[in-house]
Amino acid sequence: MPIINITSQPFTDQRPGTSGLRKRVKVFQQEHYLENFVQAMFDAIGNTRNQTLVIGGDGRFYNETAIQTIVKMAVVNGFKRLIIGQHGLLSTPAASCIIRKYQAFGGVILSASHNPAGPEGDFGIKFNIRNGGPAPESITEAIYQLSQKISSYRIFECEDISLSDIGTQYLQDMQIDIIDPVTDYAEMMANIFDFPAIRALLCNGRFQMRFDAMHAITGPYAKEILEKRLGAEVGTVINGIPQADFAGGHPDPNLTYAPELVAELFAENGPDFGAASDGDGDRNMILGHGIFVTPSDSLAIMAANADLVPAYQEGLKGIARSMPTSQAADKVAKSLNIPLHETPTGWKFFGNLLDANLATLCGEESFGTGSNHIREKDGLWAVLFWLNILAVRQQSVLDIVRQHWQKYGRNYYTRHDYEEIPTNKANQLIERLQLQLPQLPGQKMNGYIVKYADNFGYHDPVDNSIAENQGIRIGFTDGCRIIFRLSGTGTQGATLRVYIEAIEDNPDKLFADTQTRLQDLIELADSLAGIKLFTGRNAPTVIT
Ligand code: VG1
Ligand code: CO
Repeated sequence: MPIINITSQPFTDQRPGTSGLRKRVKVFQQEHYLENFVQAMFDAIGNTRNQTLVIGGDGRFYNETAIQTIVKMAVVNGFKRLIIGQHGLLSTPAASCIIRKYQAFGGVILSASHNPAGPEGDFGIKFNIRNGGPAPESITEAIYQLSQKISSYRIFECEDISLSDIGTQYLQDMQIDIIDPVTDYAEMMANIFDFPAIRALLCNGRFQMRFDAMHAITGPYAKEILEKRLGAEVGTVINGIPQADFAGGHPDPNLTYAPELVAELFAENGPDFGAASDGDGDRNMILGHGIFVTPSDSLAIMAANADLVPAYQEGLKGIARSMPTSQAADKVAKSLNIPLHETPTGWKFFGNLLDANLATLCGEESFGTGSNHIREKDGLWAVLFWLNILAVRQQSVLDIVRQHWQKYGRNYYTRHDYEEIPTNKANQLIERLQLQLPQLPGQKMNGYIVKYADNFGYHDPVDNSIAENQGIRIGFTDGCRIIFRLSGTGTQGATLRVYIEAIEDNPDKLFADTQTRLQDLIELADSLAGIKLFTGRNAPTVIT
């Protein structure tokens, strides 16, 4: 067959971050850039011969172009079968579902999640392993090392395949199945949740819901599941047609980037329930009439109510949360008498815990929640989980959250992001903090006494791997925390994330405004790290 061997040279910037390799589209468009990474990926995972590979992406600009290249490289690398979402589309959770369902060897997901898309925007690629989850660091590091030594790659020279017709086609001996991107995922959801109860809620003539797909991948999934299968009014899903540039938006479901949805939910006669998902469908934002549920609280409330959901009725094996996620879920784990695992940021760290049945629910403060049903965080799953709770409890979101706080106390929580700051300044800030750490324990600051100050390291209990330098954390004797880390998903400069948490058990103080309640810790964070000084900014870019 017309295989061509193309000489190439390494690009120095191909180390995957928190979730794969993310770069400007223009970087990916450089000659050999994508091909080098794909070849390094196939070489790093080894034994690609006769295997099945799932391919799909969030539909952003360059998605189909990249898929055509990957297909032509996959055939040379000996894959036996490819399963590809129609038009190259698969949400990240659907890709994870399909890898598992068809027992594929792994999957390639094309996405830069919520990062803006289009010719001037971002693109991304990551490899998921057989369990459906993101490749662990041992593999991503091996990909990077190989990318630094690459001297050539091999590709099949042929016409593009059709991504639009559902069915089977062949490229040489390799079978290519173009599948409907939604069906398998929708079926899985129907097996997890109490669909009849949710349907009764959505069709009771009173309950109003709004789901904002933010012009990204979840539109078709949400329409099929919420409107078609569960009977929600047509129009419940807004911005439901995926666009290659996400309509110029920033599909990050939070208070900053989904302002219309938030305004609607806070309006006088607003809907009872609102939700949004991100570019690739793995994140979720949960809103009730007059309330935003922080992702950390959402995880805790889901865990506390898991017995209302058919798939989790038998109980949870454990809860896992990323280190910066608030400790609200810890209290639920304690009361359920199950373990709580604290991992570094990034979904890849949950995979082993889920595989070993040490955790059932997982969550991150960054609007990510998921469970052992797949190995990615899952936006629509979280929305359905909440609908299931609402259907059974017949209470408002506000009442459910308030009752939760009354029972467990409230973890006031916020994250302040300083985006696109100069990388050297960001590194200096972290280095200076790191130097201060040994002196901090025992010190009294603004009335808070430092209990511990370290750079978080994680020992994976399943494969004994170690991940160091996962974020600077300063914990106080009353349980409050301030955490600093640099983002591993940005594509321009550095992003500093500051996470702030205070614990409130006083029943009279549960309903204060978050930023006001945390003001003294926010100031303390600035005086500890010199945020204004190093970033040159007076205020964060995004507050969640
Ligand atoms: C961010 C979040 C992290 C999440 C990751 C990927 O990483 O903090 O919790 O797992 O994005 O999510 P970072 O390194 O920028 O803080 V997604 O929906 O962008 O794939
Ligand atoms: Co995402």
